[in-house]
Parts: sequence; structure tokens; C-alpha cells
Amino acid sequence: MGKRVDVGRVLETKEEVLAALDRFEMETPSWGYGSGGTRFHVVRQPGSARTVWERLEDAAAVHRFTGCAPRVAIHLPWDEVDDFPALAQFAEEHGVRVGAVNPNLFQRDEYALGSFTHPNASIRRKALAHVRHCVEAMAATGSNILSLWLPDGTNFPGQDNFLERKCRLEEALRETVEMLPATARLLIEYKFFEPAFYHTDIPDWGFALLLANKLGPQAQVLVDLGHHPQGTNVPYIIATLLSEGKLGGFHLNSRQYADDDLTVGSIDPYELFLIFREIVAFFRTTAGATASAPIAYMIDQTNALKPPFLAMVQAVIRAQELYAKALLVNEEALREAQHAGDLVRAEEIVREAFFTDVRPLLAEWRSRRGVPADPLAAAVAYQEKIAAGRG
Ligand code: PSV
Ligand code: MN
Repeated sequence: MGKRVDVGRVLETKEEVLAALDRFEMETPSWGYGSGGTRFHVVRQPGSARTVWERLEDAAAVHRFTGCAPRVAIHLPWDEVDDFPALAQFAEEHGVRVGAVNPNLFQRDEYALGSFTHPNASIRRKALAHVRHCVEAMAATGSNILSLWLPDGTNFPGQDNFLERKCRLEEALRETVEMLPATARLLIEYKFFEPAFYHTDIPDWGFALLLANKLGPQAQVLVDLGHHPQGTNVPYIIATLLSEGKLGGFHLNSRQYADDDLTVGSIDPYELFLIFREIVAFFRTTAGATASAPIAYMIDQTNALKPPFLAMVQAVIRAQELYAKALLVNEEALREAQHAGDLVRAEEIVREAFFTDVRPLLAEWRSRRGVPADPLAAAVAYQEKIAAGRG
């Protein structure tokens, strides 16, 4: 049975919009500061970070210039260190905190047939041992999100037994949740294809939701914007997950063909605005006002041809700009138009917000925060410095 949705309230004052922007915080990915590329070639970009320490420095600089990216996600073993408390302290000294910890279960030969779903129990135990290590890293760095993406799937019909794989998956996920302290969350990321091409063990949001529901309140769904087939209505997925209390977070990026990991908002800014609009609308209902866990807005982009640091600043300011526009939708007028079946007016109300120039509003938000009015312009000097210093 569907839940009754309350009539929304319009954010009336500039102060309320500015306060809502204060609450919109992002997390940038450590792996987005190195040189990116394709499986054909990786272009070494000037200034790209070479160590975990440089990755944290860059993430901290993004936050200094934008004021809205106070956390950095780490990926293990890419960001492996001997002393995780020292890593957390280094981050803090630079003005950021460690966000989600991402286990890497996709870069070893032994995971070729799967990690959590591998037919051999000893490989599944290895995968779980790595996850346990990540949970320990969470405790040592003050992170409360374990962000899990599995490469698991099969390439050929008959390769493995689907139902047995599903049982292995559920068992390993249950063990994963049991490793977590009560205050931490497991975010389950889905992907409809790649690296396997015949089937993927967690192919879509519905499957991730099914798992999250079985695993209980600590498990939620992570939506990577690059992980859907062409033409999928992502705003509808977001609305559905929100209404179920299972939208844990995002991997923001842009796609053109597949999991392209292009700069946030670069291909279809209107789609991202419509996604944010669903969130803003939901949090204006009573169900939204009482929702407990915050949505983790994480970026997952690697740029093949841009200097990664500048691309990250661009991504953060683009997402903030689109979120600000989403805050301006006149939800009350929209609902009136929807109830009257006035499709033209309804669409115009949405477009009106999208085409509003939010630059003055963001300039005011930035001046109150003490961050540069034009973060991208300010970031150029830092980019030149790292390009010269890092060779
Ligand atoms: C997989 O395509 C993915 O989106 C997952 O989030 C990984 O952790 C990430 O990319 C890193 O490459
Ligand atoms: Mn991702």
C-alpha cells in the first residue's frame, strides 16, 4: 500500500535556502586525484597525486576552495598505510575527515570468478578478511560508512549456479553487517554490467534494495549515476529509495555511454537537478523531516583528459549549483498544477528553477563561509603549484 505524501512547503526566505546549502556536504574520492584513463591508455596529467598523502592534500584543497567537500573517501588497498590514525590526523590537520572506506575486491586474479559469490569458500573467506580489515580502518579513521561494490558476475551461461551464488552473497553480506559497529552503515552499490558480461550478482537498485531490506537498518543502497542502462529514470529510483528509507548515498558522476565516470553534471545537468529535486521535495514532507541517516553525497569520477584536481573542483561546484536550483522549485505550486492535471504549468515550474541564475546566491553563501567567490579561478593557482611541484 502506498504512503500518503504530505503537501510540501516552499522554502520562503533566502536564509532558509542558505541554511539548506550549509547541510549539503560532499565527499570526494581519493582515487579521483590520480591520473585517470581508459583500459587502452592512462594519460599522466600534470599535478596528479602520486601518494595517499597528496590525494588527501588535494581533497583538502578542494574543500578550502569550495567550502562544501569536508570528507574524502578512501579505497583499500590503493590508500593502504601502516598507521590509519596517522592518516586520519593528517586529514584533520589539513581540514578534512576520512569518509567512506571502499574495499577493493576486483583487482586480484583470485576474484576472477567472484569475491563474495566465489564458488570456493576459501576465496570468499579472503574477501571477508579484506572487508574486516576495511572495518578496522573505519574504526581507526573515524569513518562510519563501508561502501561496497562487488565485481561479481559470470561471463558465460552455465558458468555457475545463480541460486547458490545468491546464497553465498547473502551470507557474506550478513557477516559484513555483523562486523560493523551499531553506528556504522553498509552501502551496497549495484551495477548492471562489467566486469562480467553475462550476468552481474547485484545488477540493479531493486536487487540492492532486496538485500538491504534483508540485512536490516544498517544496510542501504548506493546509487552510482553511471551504473544504469541508457534511458533509465534515475529520479524515480531516488524517490522510491527515499520512500523506503533506503537511499544511503550517491556516487556522483556523468555518463554518456556506460560507466564513463565523467565530471559531475557535464553531460546532463538537468537529470542531476531532477534527482536533487526529488530529494529536496522528500525532505519537505513529514516522512522526510523525520528521516534519520543523512544521504552521503560522494563523487566517483576519474577524468581521462582533465587535470584531476581542477575537474574535482568543477564537479563539486556543479553539484552544489544544481542542488541550489533544486531548492528553488516551488513545490506548492507544482503540486497544485499536478492535481489540476496541468502538465504544461507543472513542467514550467520545474524549468523555472533550473534556469534561475543561482550565482548571486552562491556568491553570498561563499562570502559567509569565507571561501573564494569563484572557486575554480582560485583553484588554478593551486593546480599550477602541484603541476610544477609534482613534475
Ligand atoms: C565500479 O565501477 C565503481 O563505481 C565502484 O564504486 C568502485 O569502487 C569504483 O568504481 C572505483 O573504480
Ligand atoms: Mn561507484
